[in-house]
Amino acid sequence: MGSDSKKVQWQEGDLTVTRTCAWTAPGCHDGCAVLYYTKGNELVKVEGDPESKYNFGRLCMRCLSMPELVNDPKRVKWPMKRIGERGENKWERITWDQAYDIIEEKVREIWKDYGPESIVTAIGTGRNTWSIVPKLTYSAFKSPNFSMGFLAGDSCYLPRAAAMGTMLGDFFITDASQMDERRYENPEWKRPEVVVIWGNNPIISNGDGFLGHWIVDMMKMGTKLIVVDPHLTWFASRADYWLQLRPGTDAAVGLAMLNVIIQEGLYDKEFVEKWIYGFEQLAERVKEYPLDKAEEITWVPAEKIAAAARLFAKAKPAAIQWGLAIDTQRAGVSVANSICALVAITGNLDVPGGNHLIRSAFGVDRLAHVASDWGLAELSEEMRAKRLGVAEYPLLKFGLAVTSRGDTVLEAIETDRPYPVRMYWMESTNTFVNTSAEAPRVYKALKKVPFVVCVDPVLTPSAVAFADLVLPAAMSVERDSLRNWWTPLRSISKVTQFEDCKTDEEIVLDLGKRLNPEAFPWDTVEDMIDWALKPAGVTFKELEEKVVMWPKAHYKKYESGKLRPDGEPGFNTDTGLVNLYQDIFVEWGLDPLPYHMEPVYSPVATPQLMKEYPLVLTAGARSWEFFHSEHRQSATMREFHPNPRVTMHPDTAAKYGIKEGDWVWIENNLGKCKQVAVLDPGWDPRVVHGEHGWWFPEREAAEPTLYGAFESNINNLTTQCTTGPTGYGAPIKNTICKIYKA
Ligand SMILES: Nc1nc2c(c(=O)[nH]1)N[C@H]1C(S)=C(S)[C@@H](COP(=O)(O)OP(=O)(O)OC[C@H]3O[C@@H](n4cnc5c(=O)[nH]c(N)nc54)[C@H](O)[C@@H]3O)O[C@H]1N2
Ligand SMILES: Nc1nc2c(c(=O)[nH]1)N[C@H]1C(S)=C(S)[C@@H](COP(=O)(O)OP(=O)(O)OC[C@H]3O[C@@H](n4cnc5c(=O)[nH]c(N)nc54)[C@H](O)[C@@H]3O)O[C@H]1N2
Ligand code: SF4
Ligand SMILES: [Mo]
Repeated sequence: MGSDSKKVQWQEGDLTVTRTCAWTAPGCHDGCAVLYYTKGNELVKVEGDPESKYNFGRLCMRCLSMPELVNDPKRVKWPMKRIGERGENKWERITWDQAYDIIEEKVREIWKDYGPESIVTAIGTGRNTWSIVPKLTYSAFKSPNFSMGFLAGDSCYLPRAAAMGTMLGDFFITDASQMDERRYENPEWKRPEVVVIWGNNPIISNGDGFLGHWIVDMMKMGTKLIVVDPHLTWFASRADYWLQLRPGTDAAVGLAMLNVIIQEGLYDKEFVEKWIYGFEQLAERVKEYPLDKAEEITWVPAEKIAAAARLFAKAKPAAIQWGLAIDTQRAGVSVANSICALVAITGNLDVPGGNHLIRSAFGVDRLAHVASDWGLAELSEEMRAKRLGVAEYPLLKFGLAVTSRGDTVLEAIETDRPYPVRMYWMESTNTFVNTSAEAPRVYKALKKVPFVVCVDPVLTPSAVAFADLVLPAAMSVERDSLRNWWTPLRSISKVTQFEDCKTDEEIVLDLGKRLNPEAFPWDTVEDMIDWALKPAGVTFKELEEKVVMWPKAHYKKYESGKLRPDGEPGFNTDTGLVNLYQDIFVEWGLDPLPYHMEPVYSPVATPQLMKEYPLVLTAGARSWEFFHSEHRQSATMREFHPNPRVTMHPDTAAKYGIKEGDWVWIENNLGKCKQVAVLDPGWDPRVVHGEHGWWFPEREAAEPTLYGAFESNINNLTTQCTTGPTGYGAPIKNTICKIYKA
């Protein structure tokens, strides 16, 4: 292996080895410690850093096969200007200065004729664009409209973030001792006796800064599992209790578990007494969810819900590791509220081995992840109030990560109300192919926007369909930056350069200096990184030498006054307590307590439609090979996973005359798409699963083919603008369909 923990770079034969951290592109929610092997300007191989206390040398197939994507000759190599009609795929190479001139002219024109709010920016998930593009939006474009694309109901982490924001005042994360360099040897840490994995498959997805293999580590030490998932996942197959629920009924499971725990007195009375606001009201509410009713709603046997609730409540400590399926429901915020309540009343908040209240290591949250407010303070109150969605949905102001509401942006484009959208900036999102629901609707809308820019390493179907300008984004190995989605603080070191590509960091600085130089006082990207690192007391060069900096773990911060700006004990909420009952929701006309809400289309909500579309459809569970719509151009990944897969119980397949490997139409009242059948007894026979993010880079780029982006697109069947009352959470994993052989 030849690694040496004292060195950050060394030579092995004709290969240079660099120790650093991987992070986007290709995308991932994590940033594992890697060794990059380069030969001159070429990335040859990637290995996990065996010295790392983060991933302990392990890597997924996506990092291992990174050279294939990085060295792909089909990448966007230089700025390109559209010369044909939109969708014709005809481009002219231009220089960066020419591209910036065009952008600057358009922005100044829009400022003058329409106002900055007519510029909307869009990103996708978990990349460092989450920090950079807000700065571009607020400081350079002077617009309040930074969005997570058209992601329906902003249904990725934002419902959970909003729930944590008003209930807890902070984010929580399962404590696998990732806050301490000694990791499992930290004497203060305790191994959770039980981890509940809820709507999450962390061994594949490693979502939200949590590496799934940490759970595997803890299982090896004896941790038991409860899994809440409609599918028999790898974790579910190893769980003490697997609650196989009907998709979109998580709140009913959570409320029934709370009911058992409260009725049987299994909660932490001292914690409830001291730190909780609204326990009595919640206790009243959960009485509306007795076990038999919960079974009827969720399809999970009553005795299983009760047994799981007891195991969880009696385990000390226990943690809940949650995921995307919490958010992808109309009542996403309510589901998150009930899960936060479960963690809080069992005394598992911020205790070792429980759900840790976490902030960015050393307070570094610029150029890192999650904080989406870089530059926001520069906008006037009046301009901020123009953020699309905030007027109707005040919870959007309170989330710990705030964006313009994707559904409201869509409606603004369609109707020109409350004002027209004149420019759309996509930097790390493949809009209608993957990010948004109701793909045909989003496609039609975006065609209407007069000026569209796409910043991406890849010429995506979205770039071909809409872009007037395409800017070539550098990938992870070509970037100098930092990584801090939660901890530890890591450096990202550039080891190669691909053609004329620039990093997202370079692009924001270049454009910022042109459009609003006072807000971009840095001469170079390195100056900007040094500024971002100030709270940690290191420069970029110093961090690169260390590679990683670990903070120290602090538990029960609500006792020591570490959570509130006034330094008083308590939580960073209006009451200083954990709000199980939310006064502010009453003010906003929302239900202050959690509740179950049926999906828009379901056996209960639309029984008449079930005659035609008799199956429940969930979609988009992550696969090993792909990060959303990425990696489809990789021969390795396509060898493992050549086509989109619709997965179903063998009895379901038999009922509809489908055999393993058949191409199958999945269809409902909104649309249809085609995927290949895979039979899997780990699904309920009433439920099928379709994959998201599919396009075919090997096919014709120009319209109407558009790389086949509509053919297998599961988001032909899902809906925009059907969120619940908070504005957050949309039914992108719980609708209905029929299936038949294609
Ligand atoms: N390899 C890979 N990793 C990724 C991504 C990727 O595309 N590829 N995407 C990243 C992103 S943006 C995110 S948000 C995370 C998401 O990662 P996860 O949170 O793990 O989300 P999913 O894999 O979509 O779904 C998790 C589980 O939810 C189950 N599920 C489906 N419907 C329901 C339901 O209604 N209720 C419950 N309780 N469970 C349900 C599915 O069967 C699945 O096992 O992954 C991140 N990591
Ligand atoms: N039905 C269904 N639909 C879903 C989901 C689901 O579970 N089911 N999941 C939803 C969720 S949770 C999310 S978060 C969205 C995710 O959606 P997105 O995050 O928007 O993912 P992609 O659509 O793949 O677009 C990402 C694009 O960014 C480019 N890229 C990658 N890294 C970088 C970078 O560092 N810089 C730049 N400039 N570009 C980069 C990639 O090449 C790719 O073209 O999808 C959503 N769509
Ligand atoms: S979780 Fe997997 S893909 Fe993501 S950085 Fe780590 S090894 Fe790479
Ligand atoms: Mo996501």
